[in-house]
Amino acid sequence: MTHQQIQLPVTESPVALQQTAVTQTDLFEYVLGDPLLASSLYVNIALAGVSLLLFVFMTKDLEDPRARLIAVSVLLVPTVSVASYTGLASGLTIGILEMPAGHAAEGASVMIGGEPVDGVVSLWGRYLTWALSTPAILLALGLLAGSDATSIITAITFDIAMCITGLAAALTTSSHALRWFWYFISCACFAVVVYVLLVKWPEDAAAAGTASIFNTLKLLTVVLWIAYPVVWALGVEGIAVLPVGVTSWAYSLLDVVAKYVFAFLLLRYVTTNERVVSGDVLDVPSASGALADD
Ligand code: RET
Repeated sequence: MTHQQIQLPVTESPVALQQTAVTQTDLFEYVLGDPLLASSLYVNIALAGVSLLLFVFMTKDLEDPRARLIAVSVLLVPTVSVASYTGLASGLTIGILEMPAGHAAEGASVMIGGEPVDGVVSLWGRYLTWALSTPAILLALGLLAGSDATSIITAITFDIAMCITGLAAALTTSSHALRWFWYFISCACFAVVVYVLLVKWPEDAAAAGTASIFNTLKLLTVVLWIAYPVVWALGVEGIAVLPVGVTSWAYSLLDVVAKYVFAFLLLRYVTTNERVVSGDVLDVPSASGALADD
C-alpha cells in the first residue's frame, strides 16, 4: 500500500485555523482552570446527586397515583441537573461564540490552552436542559394544585417554548437585534407561565385544599424564576456586565433554591399529606361525559 502525502493548504493566518480547532478537551480544561466557574458546576453535580438520593428515600413509600406522579416529576429535576452540569463540566455543552456587531462582547477573546481565541464562552447547555427540568417542576406544581390537563399542558408547552427560544437568543450570532428579539419571545412565553401560576392554579389549589403549600411554592417559583432572565440580560449573553464565572454561579445559586429547596418543601408536604393530594393522575373530563349532558 502506498502512502500519499496530502498537501494541506497553507494559510496566512494560523489564528484563523485555531478558531475552529477548539476541542471539547480544551473547554473541559478551560473550566477546570477557572476555579469560580469550575466550582459553580462541580458543586451542583454533587448537590444534585445528594438531593436525588434524599428524595428517593423520602418518597419510596408513597402509594397514591397522583402523589407518586408528583414524586416522579420532582425526582426528574435533580436527575436532569446531574446530566446538565456534567454536560457543562465536560465541555460538551459549552461553546465559544463570536458575538455580533453592537453586542457588548463584540471582538472579545478568551484564553484557551494558552492561546487567545475570538469569542466568549457560552454555557448554552443550561438553556437546553431547562427544557426538561422546568416542565417537571410545573407538572409537580400543577398536580399539587389539582389542576386540569388543559392548564398543565398550556403551562408546560409555553415553558418549553421559553427555554428553546432562550437557547436561540443565546446561540444567535448573526444579529444583535435578533438576539434580543428571541429574548423578547422567550419573555412572552414566560408571561403565560407566570399567569397560570399566579392566577389559574391558586384557584384550583384553594378548591383542592392545598392552597397554603401551593402559595408558598408559587411565590418561591415566581420570584426565583424572574431572576433567570435578569441574570441572562446582565451576563455574557446579554449586556455582559457579569463575567462567565459570576454568571454561572448566579444560575447555580438560583438552581439550588429553585430546584432542591423547592423540591424538598414539596416532597415533605406530599409525604405527610398523601391523602390531601390523592386522586387520579390527571382529571381530564371525558368527551362521553360531556355528550351525556346534552
Ligand atoms: C431565559 C432567557 C430568555 C428570557 C427568559 C428566560 C427564562 C428562564 C427561566 C429559567 C428557569 C430555570 C429553572 C431551572 C431549573 O432547573 C431563558 C433565561 C424569560 C425562567 C427554574
